[in-house]
Amino acid sequence: MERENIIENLEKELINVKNKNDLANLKATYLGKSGIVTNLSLKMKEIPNEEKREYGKFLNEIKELVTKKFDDLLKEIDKRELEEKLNREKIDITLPSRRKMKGSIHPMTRVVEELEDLFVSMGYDVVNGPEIDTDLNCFTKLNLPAGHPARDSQDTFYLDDDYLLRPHTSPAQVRTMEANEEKTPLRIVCPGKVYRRDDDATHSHQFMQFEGLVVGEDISLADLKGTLELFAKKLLGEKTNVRFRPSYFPFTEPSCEVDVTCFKCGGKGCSLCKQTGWIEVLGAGVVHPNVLKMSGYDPEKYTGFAFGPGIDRFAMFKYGITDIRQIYTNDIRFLEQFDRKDVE
Ligand code: 2U9
Repeated sequence: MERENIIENLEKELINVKNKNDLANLKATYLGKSGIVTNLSLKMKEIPNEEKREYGKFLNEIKELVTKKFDDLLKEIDKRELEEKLNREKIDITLPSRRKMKGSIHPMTRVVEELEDLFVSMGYDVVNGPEIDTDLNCFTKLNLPAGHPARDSQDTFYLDDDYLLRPHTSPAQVRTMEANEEKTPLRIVCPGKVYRRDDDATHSHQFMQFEGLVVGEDISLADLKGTLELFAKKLLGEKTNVRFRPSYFPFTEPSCEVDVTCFKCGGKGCSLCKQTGWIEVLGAGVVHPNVLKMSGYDPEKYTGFAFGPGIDRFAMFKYGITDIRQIYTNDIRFLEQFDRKDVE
């Protein structure tokens, strides 16, 4: 009789169990330290010996039955809570997937790599140098003595009396010559960011330069002209012609400015070349003997030529970029126009 009463009461109480917390509390009142079933076990010592066997059987049955009822209800609660959770976090599998962000090669990088490939194919090495360098490497060793206007801070970003943001990649060439200790032939190109105090649609405070230097036993202006003609034809098209005009740089003598036939009108005259048919693309010249000497090369034995285009204009023309500053502002809306597929 007692067994039926206990089970009947338990089933009535289980109906009111709403969650795992209620279940744990109710379970304690049956199977806990002073629970109903636990107390029954404690009565065993009062049972007469001849009835102990029967009573033990009763105890095991009631304990198993009560435990099973709690376990079954726990499984039911777990199942119900999982369903509720899944319904709450319903995932709409019809939503479009997240767009995969795809990178692209920067237009400036493409021009640098195209030029590097060209000069490497002619036996040049590519040399990089620090963007912060000394006054000595950027000016003195390039025959730009103290007091020269290029040193003035309205042109150059100084960090302190000795260190500055390099205004050209020439110091990398100076460093390479010093490290090579008169080894020839020296054929290097130095691509890299350079810094000037400038800021308008065609001048940015930072721009990309691509200097070149060749030093050997009998290098002449003729070698320079041949090299730059090939550079222009490869970069801007076989029909491109070059024109050399006398100029002056402290680090080269003779110096020249180099024009190429306008890449927009092919030399007929247009707005880009201001109706001249020519576009100035770079400065160049025969390396000044003082510069060779200051970097450890004997000017009696060696001669060389150098050139130094700013190459942002090539990227601007090639990719229709109207403001040089767009090259350096890292605006994703600008950059994503140059999709990877163009370079595959
Ligand atoms: C060494 C010897 C000679 C590098 C050269 C130029 C001509 C040149 C431009 C830089 C930016 C002018 O303002 S700019 O457009 N530079 O035109 N650079 S020859 O001559 C060197 C370099 C290194 C050891």
